[in-house]
Order: sequence, then structure tokens, then C-alpha cells
Amino acid sequence: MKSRDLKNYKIQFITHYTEHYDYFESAQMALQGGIRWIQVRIKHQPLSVVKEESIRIQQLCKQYDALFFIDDYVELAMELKADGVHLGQNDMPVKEARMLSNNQLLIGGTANTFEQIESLYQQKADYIGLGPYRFTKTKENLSAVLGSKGVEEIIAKCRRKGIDIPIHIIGGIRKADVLPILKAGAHGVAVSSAILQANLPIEEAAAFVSAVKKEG
Ligand code: TZP
Ligand code: MG
Repeated sequence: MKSRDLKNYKIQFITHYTEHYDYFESAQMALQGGIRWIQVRIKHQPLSVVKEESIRIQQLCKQYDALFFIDDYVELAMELKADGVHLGQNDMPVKEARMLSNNQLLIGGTANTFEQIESLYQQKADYIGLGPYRFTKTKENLSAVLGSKGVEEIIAKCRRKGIDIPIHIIGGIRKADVLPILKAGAHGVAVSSAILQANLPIEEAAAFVSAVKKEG
């Protein structure tokens, strides 16, 4: 694991596939565009496939000196010495992953409400993925869409309650959403389809990188 400060990372790319690209290619295009944080998210595949793809994508991340996270699989993240793992509300609790990983992994948690953020904060998550911001086909069983208003309200409440943890907004994020989201006090964004569905995905990834830089 890189002993890196997540504060320096404002965009996370989430792997996915389309009719044009596979998981590996999706990560490759994000990295070519300048994104330096990849989360390998592979659903409905046996662990052997997740492991094989993760190993290939981890090599790629090393070439680009990028953070490499795995969604869902704490043991695999430990085995591969990933930088971190991302856990949803139905995955292993962050507290348990924290103990199991002996602090060798950065740990992110998904939240849809203020209460879930509060709980993840108490469990010592390293960052929050808050969403969905808008409807997206990338994730099944989507929680209630928060919209800009919902996100702003939850972030403001975190501020009031002194909950100081990087919050990354996720779910249907487009390039034009980046500035308002950062202005609302989020630390960054997590994105997939806006890049993979673009005509020129590498250029789109680069445009996301520029957008976060504008806000400093
Ligand atoms: N969790 C909430 S929305 C989502 C995940 C993993 C998918 C994000 O991908 P996209 O394509 O940017 O909506
Ligand atoms: Mg999960």
C-alpha cells in the first residue's frame, strides 16, 4: 500500500465494460487521460476472474503510479497488496475490514444518507462515496437519487457536526457537475460512464482531470 494522502486524489475511476471496451481497457483509458485512482469494480463474475483482471489492472496502475483499489473483496485486496478497498452497505463492515487488514488498506465506504456517513466515520473509513447523485445504469439496486440539493444538504450537515472525512460524489457524474460538487464542499468525484460513453474517452478523462484542477 502506498502511504499516500487521499487528499491529493480528487477523481476516482470505476472500472466497467461497454460494447466497445472491457474492464482492463476502461482502466487504461482513464489512466491515459490522467486519472490516478482506479477502483476495480467487477460484478457477477467468479472470484478467479476478478482476481485475474485485478492483477492486470494493478500492473497498469503501477506503470502510471496510480492508486489501485478493489471493490468488495477485502481478502483479495490484502493478498494483492492493493492500496485500498471499497465497501458498500451490504459488504463487510468497515470496522471489521479495518481490523482484518491490520491497517494495510485504505478503506472507502458507500453512503446514501448522513447517518451512514456518520457510522462510516465512526468506523474510521478513509473516505466516503456519497450517492447516487443522479440515476445511472452502471449500478443495480440503486439507492434514492440525492441530486445536487441532497448532496449539498448532507455535506453541510457533516460540516455542522464536525465530521471531517473526504466525501466523493458518485452516480451519473458528468463533467459539468464537477465544479458545483466541489463548491458544495465535496472532496472529489467518482466516475465511470461519462468517460466510457464519451466519443473520446481518454480526452473525456483528461477533461475531468482539468475540471478538478480548476477548483484547486
Ligand atoms: N455506486 C453508486 S453509483 C455507482 C456506484 C458504483 C456507479 C457510478 O458509475 P457512473 O457510470 O459514473 O454512474
Ligand atoms: Mg460492494
